[in-house]
Amino acid sequence: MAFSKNFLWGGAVAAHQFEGGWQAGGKGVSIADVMTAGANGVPREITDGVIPGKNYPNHEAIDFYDRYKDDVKLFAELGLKCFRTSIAWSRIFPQGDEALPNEAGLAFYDKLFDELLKYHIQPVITLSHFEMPYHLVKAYGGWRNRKLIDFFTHYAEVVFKRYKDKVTYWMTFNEINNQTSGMNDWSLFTNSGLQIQPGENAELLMYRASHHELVASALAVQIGHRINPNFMIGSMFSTGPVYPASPDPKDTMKAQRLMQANCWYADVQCKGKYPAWLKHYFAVKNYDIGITLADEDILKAGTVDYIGFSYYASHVVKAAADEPADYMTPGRDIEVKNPTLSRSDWGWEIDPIGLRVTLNWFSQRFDLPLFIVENGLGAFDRLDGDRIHDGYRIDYLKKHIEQMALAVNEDGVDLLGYTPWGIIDLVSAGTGQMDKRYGLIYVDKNDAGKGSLKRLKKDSFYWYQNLIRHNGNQL
Ligand code: P53
Repeated sequence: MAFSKNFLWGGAVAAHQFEGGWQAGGKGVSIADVMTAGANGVPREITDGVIPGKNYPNHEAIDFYDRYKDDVKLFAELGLKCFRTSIAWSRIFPQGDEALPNEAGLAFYDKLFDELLKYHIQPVITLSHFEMPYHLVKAYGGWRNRKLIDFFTHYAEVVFKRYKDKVTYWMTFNEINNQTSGMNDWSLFTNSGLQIQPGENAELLMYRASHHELVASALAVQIGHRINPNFMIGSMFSTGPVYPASPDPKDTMKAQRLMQANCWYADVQCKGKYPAWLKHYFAVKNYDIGITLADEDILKAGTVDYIGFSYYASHVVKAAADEPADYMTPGRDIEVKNPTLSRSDWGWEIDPIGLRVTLNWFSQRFDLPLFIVENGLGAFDRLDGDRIHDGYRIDYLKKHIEQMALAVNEDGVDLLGYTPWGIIDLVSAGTGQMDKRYGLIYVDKNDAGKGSLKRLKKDSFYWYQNLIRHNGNQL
């Protein structure tokens, strides 16, 4: 059994969750900058602008902006072949709608990419990871507005041109499908900068915003390929199998419809067209999404080169007693605990085989290379002197990598790489916490924002270092 020589072992983060420097180098306010810290089970508050006295954990995050040289050195010591991060859109276009980019923001990513390349670490870059300029929300209503397509493609073109010789792997929108699977205030805001006003139809606006993003993504793919034909431009979905709770066929129908609803973006980004069931749903609901013939051509011509995805957990569902005929009504899903699995401290079900299921599902359906760009365990870590014995994290990663190896070696899945999430401790996207830790590198900072920001290598650091050294052949 073997991973290819070029297999991209890496680590993943997102700009807003670790850079800090929220106003450094002319950066504008992003949507992540107006979200307060929540807690386990307590949602983050989305404030109307930045309000003095509130705790906004992304403002400082782990201060990578100032410490990037030392941190990249640690990534090199770890042996990473690639490093997935995002470009903070608001560093490049502070407001989002300017004609000219902010040179200081562009220069920061030049320095970062050069530092990575110095150690032969390939940057893998997401263009939009929950951090659009906040001005685009206030002035345009976020992605409900078609004008966002122009702002985004302009931004994409600027960074594609600037970094065309430094970056090969790109992704357009992080976890673009959260907004359909979740459809809560958090996912509508982080995906699309959508704030629903009383009397508005959240579902309709969500589909419209999604359509605009999909057109923008397809245009970006075409622009990118013109700038550098070697670019690999991918999609990015949040994934996880949905299992039926029982052999009752209604539960299977429910599970299947949820998978379709979670993954319809993949149909559009990989096949270049909307799936039949969803077009039918729009018609039945009388939803005017504004899909033009020109849009359809753009979607066809802008399919992705690979599928990037995050994988954390699986789900079990049961059809409601009064399940509607379309199996679609939100809120009717009945999630059931999987009795065969254990859960993280945040209740996420730990299902390594589910990763193999997911790899097979995407590989068979779309026949494209896959890239696992997030996977990991959010857990409390305890300091023991200056060591962190995170055997639970090693166990999690090991079991997932084992299943990934089976998918490659037994099932013939074409897999480009694996970048575990939060390779260094960072701010949680969902809760804004620091103490929900994913890192192999510990950062001394807690939920209250206190700590020296000192970095420490966890046991998992040494374990992953050894794994990469042996190209995954020694788990
Ligand atoms: P956190 C679920 C909920 C929130 C964000 O999540 C999620 C998911 C997973 O589908 O998405 C990704 O920090 C996201 C990252 C995020 C990571 O999962 O809430 O792409 O930005 O940090 C982990 O524990």
